[in-house]
Amino acid sequence: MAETNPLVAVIMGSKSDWETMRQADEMLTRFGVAHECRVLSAHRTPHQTAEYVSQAEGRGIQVIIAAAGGAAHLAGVCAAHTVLPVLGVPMESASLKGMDSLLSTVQMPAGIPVGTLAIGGAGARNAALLAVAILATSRPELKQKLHEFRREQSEKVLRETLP
Ligand code: RP5
Repeated sequence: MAETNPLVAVIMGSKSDWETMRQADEMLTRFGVAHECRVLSAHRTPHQTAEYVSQAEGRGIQVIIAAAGGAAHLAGVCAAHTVLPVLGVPMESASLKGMDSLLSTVQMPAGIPVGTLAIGGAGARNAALLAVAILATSRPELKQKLHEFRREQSEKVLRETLP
Protein backbone atom coordinates (compact mmCIF):
# COMPACT_ATOMS: atom_id res chain seq x y z
CA MET A 1 0.00 0.00 0.00
CA ALA A 2 1.39 3.43 -0.92
CA GLU A 3 -0.03 6.49 0.80
CA THR A 4 0.80 10.13 0.19
CA ASN A 5 1.57 11.10 3.77
CA PRO A 6 2.36 7.91 5.64
CA LEU A 7 2.84 8.07 9.41
CA VAL A 8 4.16 4.53 9.70
CA ALA A 9 6.71 2.78 7.50
CA VAL A 10 6.57 -1.01 7.45
CA ILE A 11 9.85 -2.37 6.09
CA MET A 12 10.70 -6.02 5.57
CA GLY A 13 13.88 -7.69 4.45
CA SER A 14 12.30 -9.87 1.78
CA LYS A 15 9.05 -10.36 -0.08
CA SER A 16 8.97 -13.73 1.65
CA ASP A 17 8.19 -11.81 4.88
CA TRP A 18 4.99 -10.34 3.44
CA GLU A 19 2.66 -13.21 4.39
CA THR A 20 3.51 -12.42 8.01
CA MET A 21 3.82 -8.66 7.71
CA ARG A 22 0.55 -8.23 5.89
CA GLN A 23 -0.95 -8.68 9.36
CA ALA A 24 0.71 -5.41 10.42
CA ASP A 25 -0.55 -3.79 7.22
CA GLU A 26 -4.10 -5.01 7.93
CA MET A 27 -4.02 -3.81 11.54
CA LEU A 28 -2.82 -0.33 10.56
CA THR A 29 -5.54 -0.19 7.90
CA ARG A 30 -8.13 -1.25 10.47
CA PHE A 31 -7.14 1.76 12.62
CA GLY A 32 -7.12 4.08 9.61
CA VAL A 33 -3.41 4.87 10.03
CA ALA A 34 -1.69 6.06 6.84
CA HIS A 35 1.27 3.83 6.18
CA GLU A 36 3.46 2.36 3.49
CA CYS A 37 5.03 -1.09 3.13
CA ARG A 38 8.39 -1.64 1.46
CA VAL A 39 10.87 -4.44 0.89
CA LEU A 40 14.31 -3.15 1.92
CA SER A 41 17.18 -5.31 3.05
CA ALA A 42 20.05 -4.43 5.37
CA HIS A 43 22.40 -6.63 3.35
CA ARG A 44 20.87 -6.86 -0.16
CA THR A 45 20.04 -3.16 -0.51
CA PRO A 46 22.18 -1.52 2.20
CA HIS A 47 22.50 1.91 0.57
CA GLN A 48 18.82 2.18 -0.34
CA THR A 49 17.82 1.11 3.17
CA ALA A 50 20.02 3.77 4.76
CA GLU A 51 18.73 6.41 2.35
CA TYR A 52 15.06 5.51 2.90
CA VAL A 53 15.34 5.51 6.69
CA SER A 54 17.44 8.69 6.78
CA GLN A 55 14.72 10.49 4.83
CA ALA A 56 11.79 9.05 6.79
CA GLU A 57 11.58 11.74 9.47
CA GLY A 58 11.65 14.52 6.87
CA ARG A 59 8.78 12.80 5.04
CA GLY A 60 6.60 12.91 8.16
CA ILE A 61 6.93 9.27 9.14
CA GLN A 62 6.69 8.88 12.92
CA VAL A 63 7.20 5.16 13.54
CA ILE A 64 9.19 2.53 11.64
CA ILE A 65 8.34 -1.17 11.82
CA ALA A 66 11.21 -3.32 10.58
CA ALA A 67 10.82 -7.07 10.06
CA ALA A 68 13.56 -9.51 9.15
CA GLY A 69 14.57 -13.12 9.55
CA GLY A 70 17.77 -15.05 10.08
CA ALA A 71 20.71 -12.72 10.81
CA ALA A 72 18.06 -10.07 11.29
CA HIS A 73 20.00 -6.83 11.49
CA LEU A 74 17.43 -4.73 9.59
CA ALA A 75 15.76 -3.14 12.62
CA GLY A 76 19.11 -2.26 14.17
CA VAL A 77 20.41 -0.77 10.94
CA CYS A 78 17.22 1.27 10.63
CA ALA A 79 17.56 2.50 14.21
CA ALA A 80 21.14 3.55 13.51
CA HIS A 81 19.93 5.92 10.77
CA THR A 82 17.04 7.63 12.56
CA VAL A 83 15.82 8.84 15.96
CA LEU A 84 12.28 7.73 15.12
CA PRO A 85 11.01 4.81 17.21
CA VAL A 86 11.90 1.53 15.49
CA LEU A 87 9.83 -1.57 16.26
CA GLY A 88 11.50 -4.83 15.28
CA VAL A 89 9.58 -7.95 14.27
CA PRO A 90 11.64 -11.18 14.13
CA MET A 91 10.49 -13.45 11.31
CA GLU A 92 10.10 -17.15 11.91
CA SER A 93 13.01 -18.79 10.08
CA ALA A 94 13.10 -22.27 8.59
CA SER A 95 16.21 -23.49 10.34
CA LEU A 96 15.93 -22.04 13.85
CA LYS A 97 12.21 -21.21 14.09
CA GLY A 98 12.96 -17.50 14.49
CA MET A 99 15.24 -17.76 17.51
CA ASP A 100 18.05 -16.43 15.31
CA SER A 101 15.84 -13.54 14.17
CA LEU A 102 14.71 -12.79 17.71
CA LEU A 103 18.21 -12.61 19.17
CA SER A 104 19.56 -10.62 16.21
CA THR A 105 16.77 -8.08 16.59
CA VAL A 106 16.47 -7.81 20.36
CA GLN A 107 20.11 -7.77 21.45
CA MET A 108 20.95 -4.19 20.53
CA PRO A 109 23.92 -2.70 22.34
CA ALA A 110 23.08 0.31 24.50
CA GLY A 111 22.60 3.61 22.71
CA ILE A 112 20.58 2.51 19.67
CA PRO A 113 17.24 1.10 20.82
CA VAL A 114 14.96 -1.30 18.95
CA GLY A 115 11.63 -2.18 20.54
CA THR A 116 11.36 -5.87 19.74
CA LEU A 117 8.06 -7.72 19.42
CA ALA A 118 7.27 -11.43 19.36
CA ILE A 119 8.36 -13.78 16.58
CA GLY A 120 6.02 -13.95 13.59
CA GLY A 121 2.37 -12.97 13.22
CA ALA A 122 1.79 -12.00 16.85
CA GLY A 123 4.77 -9.66 16.60
CA ALA A 124 3.50 -8.20 13.33
CA ARG A 125 0.07 -7.43 14.79
CA ASN A 126 1.51 -6.12 18.04
CA ALA A 127 4.02 -3.90 16.24
CA ALA A 128 1.11 -2.26 14.45
CA LEU A 129 -0.83 -1.91 17.71
CA LEU A 130 2.21 -0.41 19.42
CA ALA A 131 2.69 2.01 16.54
CA VAL A 132 -0.94 3.03 16.94
CA ALA A 133 -0.41 3.48 20.69
CA ILE A 134 2.64 5.70 20.04
CA LEU A 135 0.68 7.82 17.57
CA ALA A 136 -2.28 7.89 19.97
CA THR A 137 -0.30 9.77 22.61
CA SER A 138 -1.04 12.92 20.62
CA ARG A 139 -4.19 11.80 18.75
CA PRO A 140 -7.32 11.39 20.92
CA GLU A 141 -9.29 9.76 18.09
CA LEU A 142 -6.72 6.98 17.82
CA LYS A 143 -6.70 6.51 21.59
CA GLN A 144 -10.47 6.11 21.45
CA LYS A 145 -10.11 3.47 18.74
CA LEU A 146 -7.59 1.60 20.89
CA HIS A 147 -10.04 1.56 23.80
CA GLU A 148 -12.74 0.21 21.45
CA PHE A 149 -10.37 -2.45 20.10
CA ARG A 150 -9.59 -3.66 23.62
CA ARG A 151 -13.27 -3.68 24.57
CA GLU A 152 -14.24 -5.70 21.49
CA GLN A 153 -11.38 -8.11 22.12
CA SER A 154 -12.52 -8.66 25.72
CA GLU A 155 -16.13 -9.15 24.65
CA LYS A 156 -15.06 -11.74 22.07
CA VAL A 157 -13.17 -13.72 24.70
CA LEU A 158 -16.11 -13.58 27.11
CA ARG A 159 -18.47 -14.85 24.38
CA GLU A 160 -16.37 -17.98 23.84
CA THR A 161 -18.11 -21.26 24.60
CA LEU A 162 -16.43 -24.58 25.16
CA PRO A 163 -17.64 -27.93 23.80
C1 RP5 B 1 15.95 -11.84 5.57
O1 RP5 B 1 16.22 -13.13 5.14
C2 RP5 B 1 14.52 -11.60 5.23
O2 RP5 B 1 13.96 -10.71 6.15
C3 RP5 B 1 13.87 -12.96 5.30
O3 RP5 B 1 13.17 -13.17 6.51
C4 RP5 B 1 15.07 -13.92 5.22
C5 RP5 B 1 14.98 -14.83 4.03
O4 RP5 B 1 14.85 -14.06 2.87
P1 RP5 B 1 14.62 -14.75 1.45
O5 RP5 B 1 15.82 -15.61 1.20
O6 RP5 B 1 13.35 -15.54 1.57
O7 RP5 B 1 14.49 -13.62 0.46
O8 RP5 B 1 16.76 -10.91 4.94
